[in-house]
Amino acid sequence: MISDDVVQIYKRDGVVVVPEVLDEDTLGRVRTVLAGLVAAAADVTEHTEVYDLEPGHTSENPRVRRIKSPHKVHPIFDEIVRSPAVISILMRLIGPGLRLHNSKLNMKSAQYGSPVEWHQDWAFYPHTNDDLLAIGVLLDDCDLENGPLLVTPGTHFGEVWNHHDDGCFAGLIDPDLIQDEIKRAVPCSGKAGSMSFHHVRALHGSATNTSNKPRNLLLYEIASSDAWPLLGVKDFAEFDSRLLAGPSVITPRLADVPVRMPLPPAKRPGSIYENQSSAKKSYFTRAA
Ligand SMILES: O=C(O)CCC(=O)C(=O)O
Repeated sequence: MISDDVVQIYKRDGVVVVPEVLDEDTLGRVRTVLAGLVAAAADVTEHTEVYDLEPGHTSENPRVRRIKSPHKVHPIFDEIVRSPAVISILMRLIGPGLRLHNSKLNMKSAQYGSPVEWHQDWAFYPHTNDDLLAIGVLLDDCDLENGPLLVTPGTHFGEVWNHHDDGCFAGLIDPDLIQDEIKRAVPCSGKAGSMSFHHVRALHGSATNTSNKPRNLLLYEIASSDAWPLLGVKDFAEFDSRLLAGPSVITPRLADVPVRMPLPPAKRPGSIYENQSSAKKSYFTRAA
C-alpha cells in the first residue's frame, strides 16, 4: 500500500500524508453515521461519554466538538481501523504487532470549529517505547482554509515539552517556548479519504475553522503491541481486545525515551479541549 519512500519520509519527518486511502462508499457511510450522531446531540446539554460539545451548543442548534472513542460508538469506526488498507500501512510504519490505544473524531465545524493548542500526544499517554502514531482520516477535503492538522517535522526526535500549567497537566505547551517549531509546521492537507500519520512525539496543533467548509477529522491512536502504557493497564482482557495485529504481548519493550507523566491530572478533565481551557496562555484565536 505504501512505498519505501513514504516509510522513509515518516521516519525522517515523523509525519506523512497518504492520499485517498478510504473509498467513496465508506466515506459516504461515515458521513451518514456522523450526521445521525450530531442530530442525536440535541438530547444532551453537557459533555458526556460520547460527546464533547462546542461552546454555544443548544438542542435547537447542536454543536459537537468531538465524538469520543467513536470505535465504541458505531462499528464502522472499528471496521476502518481494522481494514486491510490501514493495517498494511501501519505494519510498515510501526508493525508487526499493533494495538488500538483510542480513537476520537474532531469535528471542527464551519465558522466556529475549535482550535487544538500545540502539544505532543506523548505527553498524554507515555508508553514503554515510542513506536506509536496517530492516524488522521480526512473526512472532508482539507486545505489551509479549514483548519488542517499542523505538524512540525523532526520534532519526534526531540524533547518532550512541559504540558503543565499552574502545577497540573494542561495538555498544551507554552507557545513562547516553541516559536521556531511553530513556524516550521506543515499542514496535513488533502482530499477526503486521505490519511495523515504522525509520530506520537511530533509537535502539532490546529487553528479555528473560520471557513465555510467543515473539517471533520477521525483520529486513531495506534501503538506497537510491545509498547505498554506507563499509566498502567486496568483491564487486561479489554486491553487485548484492542489488538489489531499479532499476538498478545506481556513482555513490553523498554526504550530509552524522554518521558513526562500527565500528573497531577488536568484541572478540567474530559477531553483535550477541556484540559487546555485551564491554561493561562493560548496560541490560536477562538471564534467569537
Ligand atoms: O483535530 C485536530 O486538528 C488536532 C487533533 C489532535 O491533535 C488531538 O485531538 O489530540
